[in-house]
Parts: sequence; C-alpha cells; structure tokens
Amino acid sequence: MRVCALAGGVGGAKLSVGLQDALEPGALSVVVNTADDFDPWGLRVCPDLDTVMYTLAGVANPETGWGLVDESFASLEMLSGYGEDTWFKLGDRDLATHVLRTQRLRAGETLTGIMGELSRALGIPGGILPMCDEKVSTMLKTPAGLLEFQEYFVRRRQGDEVLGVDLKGIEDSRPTGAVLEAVSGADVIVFCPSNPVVSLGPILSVPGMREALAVTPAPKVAVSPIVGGKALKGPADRMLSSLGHGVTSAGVAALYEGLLDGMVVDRTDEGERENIERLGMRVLATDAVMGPGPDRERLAREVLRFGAGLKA
Ligand code: FO1
Repeated sequence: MRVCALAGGVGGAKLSVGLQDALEPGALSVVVNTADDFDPWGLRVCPDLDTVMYTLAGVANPETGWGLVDESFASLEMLSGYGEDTWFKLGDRDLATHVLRTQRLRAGETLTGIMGELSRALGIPGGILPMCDEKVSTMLKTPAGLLEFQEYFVRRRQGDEVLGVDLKGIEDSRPTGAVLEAVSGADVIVFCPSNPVVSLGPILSVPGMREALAVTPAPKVAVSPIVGGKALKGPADRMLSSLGHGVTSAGVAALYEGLLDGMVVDRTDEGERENIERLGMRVLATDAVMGPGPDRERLAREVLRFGAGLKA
C-alpha cells in the first residue's frame, strides 16, 4: 500500500513515523508545509521539513519534538557573544543541515532535490516532499501588526491574537512533480493532526493542490488535531477561535469539506460524529492522542484500515 501524508511539524511528524513503521520501506511520501521557512543569518531554515526528516530518521530531540537529540549550542552562544539576538535555538549539528541546504539552493538546486538527498543520507526510505519549490511565507495579522510566522510562534510565544493569515508568494507557487506523483500514486491519503490553518492550510493553498487531491480516487482521511475543544499541541485552538472557526473536530472537518472521505477523532469527541457526517465524511472514534513509541504505529494502522475501507 502506498500512502501520501500531508504534515506540518511535530504533530505531523509523530503520525508520519507511525505510518513509516506500519508500511513497507519506501511506501510513504510526506508532503510538508514550507510556509514556516525563514532565513536567520542568511541560512534557509525549514522547521517542518527538518522536524519530519529528523523524526523519520530517529534522530529528533524527544523532549521538544524539533531539533536533534544530543544537541549542543556553542555556535549560538558565540553569536550571542557577538551581540546577536538568539531567540531561535539553532543547534550546532542542526546548523549543518541549514548550511548545506542554503549552499545548494544558492547553487540552483531545488528544495525538493536537496531534501531528497539529505533524507536519503539519514537513511529514510520514503519521500519527504516540500509542498512546493517556491518561497512562501506565512504572515500573521495580529493587533501588534503583521508578524512573520517564527516571530509569532517562537519569539513572541504565540501570545498574539491571530486576526488573519496571509501566505506571501502562494500565488506564484505550484505543487512539484514529486508531490503530484505522490498524490496520484497513493492508495490512501492521510491529513496528519497538524494545525489546519498554518500547517495544512498552506499546503492546501498551493494553486492546483486541492484539484490534485479532488481528482485522485484514493480515499482521503484526516486525524483531528483538536480533542475535547483543545489543540493537541500549539496554538491551533486559539487560532481557530480568533479566525471564527469552530474549535472542535467538526470545525476542522469543515475546513477540509469536499476533500475528505473520513475523519478520525478521539473517543472524547464521539458526540461530534453527526456534525462531521453531515459534511459527507465517515467518522472513526478511537484513541487519537498518540503516546510515545508504538502508539504511533497503532494509530497509523487504525487510520490506514479505516481509510482503505472507505471506498471499498
Ligand atoms: N521552536 C521553538 O519553540 N523554539 C525554538 O527555539 C525553535 C528552534 C527551532 C530550530 C530548528 C527547527 O527546525 C525548529 C525549531 N523550532 C523551535 C520549532 C519550530 O519553529 C516550530 O515548531 C514550527 O515552525 C511550527 O510547526
């Protein structure tokens, strides 16, 4: 079975590693949000791509979910000594990824090609696919003005109310050939439990992506990132609320209306079944909050079984 997953950062990476463990080597492609990318000190940093890559390679920091395990921060301390503001914690080993990626981008290689090489070097059998090769930047409208995503997320600790989302550059982007192949060749498509606004939102906003998903016959299933009215991680609940969406699994399902055949929700949200079914989706209520280790593969297998049965 070939599977194409759509993912943001930490939450998407968790389910992706479960899918990788549940599938034959090479059967998983993960299409990853790149609208969080930015360029501190002139280096192209791609937080969601790297989070997925490090997690699938088994080298992610298990405490934060992002960055590398056994990391040191001597370079950052040196930058701080020069008087630089070091609010974004780039580790010494992580820096190697950004240095190499930046050098290769400047040499004219595509982000897709570079991530393919880096992830193969780390021993990942499947594909880690940027949503597009063009630069797209999430800009958030807040009472404090327009904020770049990492400024909002890391520097200001998600403390600002989000009043709007602008995806700078999205109109000039398009799904890569690798993304289109992964979508059209998949037997099941999985929307990971990532933030529907700023993680999966940008992927679905790449012109042509919704159409590619709509025409492929594979069943499409999402895992809700909202459980009992709260986000599993990050500011998704507050963002959904301030942008006028329901802070429920049904609210998330509404954002994916017309695209999905099924939605996996936590047992806590069994009561939302009818609201979701009204949107034309089937519902699986299970233990959708992933614990560590094998729990990820357990949920991945349940999602795949549910997905595969949807069009049978
Ligand atoms: N998240 C933080 O909360 N603080 C950090 O200092 C930080 C550094 C960082 C470095 C590299 C990387 O790939 C990710 C990093 N993240 C950090 C995570 C990341 O910025 C966010 O989790 C995502 O952008 C949201 O999906």
